Amino acid sequence: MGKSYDAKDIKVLEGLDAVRLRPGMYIGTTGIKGLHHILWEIVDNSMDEVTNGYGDSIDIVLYDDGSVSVEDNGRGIPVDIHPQLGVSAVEVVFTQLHAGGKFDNENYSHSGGLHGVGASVTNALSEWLTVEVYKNGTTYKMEFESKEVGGKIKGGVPKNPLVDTGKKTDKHGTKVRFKPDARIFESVNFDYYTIKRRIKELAFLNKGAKITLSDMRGEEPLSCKFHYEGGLVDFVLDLNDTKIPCFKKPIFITGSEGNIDAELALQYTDGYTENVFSYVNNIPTTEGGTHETGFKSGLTKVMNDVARRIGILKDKNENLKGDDFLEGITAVLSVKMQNVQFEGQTKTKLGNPEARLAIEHIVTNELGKFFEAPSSKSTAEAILKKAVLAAKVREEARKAKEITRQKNSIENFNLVGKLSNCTGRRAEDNELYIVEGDSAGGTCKQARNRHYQAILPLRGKPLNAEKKRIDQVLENVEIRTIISALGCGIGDDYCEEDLNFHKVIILSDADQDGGHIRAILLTFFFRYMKELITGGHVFIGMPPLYKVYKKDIVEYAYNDAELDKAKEKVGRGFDLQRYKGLGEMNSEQLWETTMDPKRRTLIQVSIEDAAEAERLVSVLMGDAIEQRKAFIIENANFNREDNFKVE
Ligand code: TTJ
Repeated sequence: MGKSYDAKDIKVLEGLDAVRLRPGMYIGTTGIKGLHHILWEIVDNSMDEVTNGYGDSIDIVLYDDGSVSVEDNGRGIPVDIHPQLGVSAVEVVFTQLHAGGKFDNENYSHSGGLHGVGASVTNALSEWLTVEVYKNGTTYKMEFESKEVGGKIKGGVPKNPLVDTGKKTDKHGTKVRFKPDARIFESVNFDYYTIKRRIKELAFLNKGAKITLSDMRGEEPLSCKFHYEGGLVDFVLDLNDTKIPCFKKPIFITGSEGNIDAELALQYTDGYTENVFSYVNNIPTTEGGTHETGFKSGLTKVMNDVARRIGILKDKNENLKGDDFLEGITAVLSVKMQNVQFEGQTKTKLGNPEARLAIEHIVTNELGKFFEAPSSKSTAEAILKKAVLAAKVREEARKAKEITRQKNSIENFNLVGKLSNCTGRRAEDNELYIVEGDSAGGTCKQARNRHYQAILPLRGKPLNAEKKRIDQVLENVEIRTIISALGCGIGDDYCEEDLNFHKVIILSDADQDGGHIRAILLTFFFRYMKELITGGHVFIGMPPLYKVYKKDIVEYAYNDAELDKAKEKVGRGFDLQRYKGLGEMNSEQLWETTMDPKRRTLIQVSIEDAAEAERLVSVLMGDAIEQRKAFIIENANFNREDNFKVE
């Protein structure tokens, strides 16, 4: 079989060459994210089979040799010969770009391997891949490998055609095992917790699916299993785990319009933040999009109708606004549709215009039906009570904001009394250092170049913006001072032209408290001044962790790796000082290490980091405050070298 087999596959393998040549085009990056992407390509295929009602379990195993396997108990990839291509369907799936696992489109109405590039991409980027199909009482097998051909490495080359091994089995399903190619990926180390988080999410999104993960790599094997019969309802209950709900059972609706299917679960809590999480074909749409818009307008419409019917709104009253129904909401919207178009800064926003009306109609009809039932009356009342209150607060907040704005122009000096402003008037050149603590603030003031560097010391901890209503956030003096100093307004009022400082530098200690203050400030900017982050104006300042010195030779180190280098440079007999806080440096040292643009290190905060951190924190980790704190500190760890973005 060998030779002739290879020959007729040349054309097909050219497709896979393209994948190896430019992996980024197919999987985004060859970093840790890309590594997991090629696993999700495989898992998606199994998930498709399960969602279509064939099989109910997916098992993922991580092995010592760096490989991973995915097994489902579906029908198994077809083993017969593809009429046009003359090879088995299994082979087509793993060697043709975009073939995915989709053969009969009737069964796969939401085709397009949810992440979209197909299993052949995984094959192309693997050192080896084997597939076993269990059906007809027997085990079929096919193997692929990467190998050198004419001085070039080819990926996904079949070692043989699909064969019936003769190994009898009652099982039915598909098992794929592959080893990511270390010549392609920067890291080939799968992360147990990343996979665990994602399969938990997949189990919520696909009710009934039983998904397991076993990690056989360490001394102690790790494993977990997820299975939710309640699907999105269980998801919402999990999200609200640490919160107080306004009614006991989350509302669940489902419906279809044309080729678009939707499921929605929602519940309100006594909190004030909006927690709407949406998905398209199991992919999180963090930036929202047309489906979310449709959901929100449907919700607003239905709730206003109900309010009039039960007399909470009278003829003379105005309708409640969309935002009034979002305070304290926890909702998960899952949409399945074809030809998905993603847009937005992080390509996580659904752009398909047809999804807006379809989802609006589904929500209007199904949620409308839900509230027609007499048993839903108390739920309706609970939601409407909250919305009416939200409308009142909205009105008051508008006034408060108005007042803050007027105050700002008149009493600007009063409110920003703590600000040591710079003398220069060119905002593009100016820098605002937000410094933890009065004493460090004092040192910064002495250290700075007063022409373009302004210092704002924070006395207490600023308020955690995420937990509070906007009017409460605006009452916090530390936050108000920051808003006034920046001058650019917040929320819808944000105006880049009014921004007084084009660099906003957060300077806090390298300890837990410092990490927390930094996280709170970032959350505030993320929620209320997103454009400040997207505009590239927010930075983390990096004070050194160590000083290595001998007489007048001084070296500073910003991490442990640098410490070793510094010790070498200074040589034998050095003294070592570890800085616990900014306060331990004098002004000269602070200038040299942290504030002098020629010598300092700044890390620019990106919206992707902020968005991903926010999603992980709020979606996947619940709302427990201690957990949140620890998580933010770990994951927004700007001390790690791989996060470095030097100015
Ligand atoms: C397609 O329609 C006919 C019956 O089989 C359907 C199918 O392809 N099912 C299927 C594919 N189940 N599982 C897969 C699959 C599993 C893994 C782990 C990897 C891949 C690429 C596909």
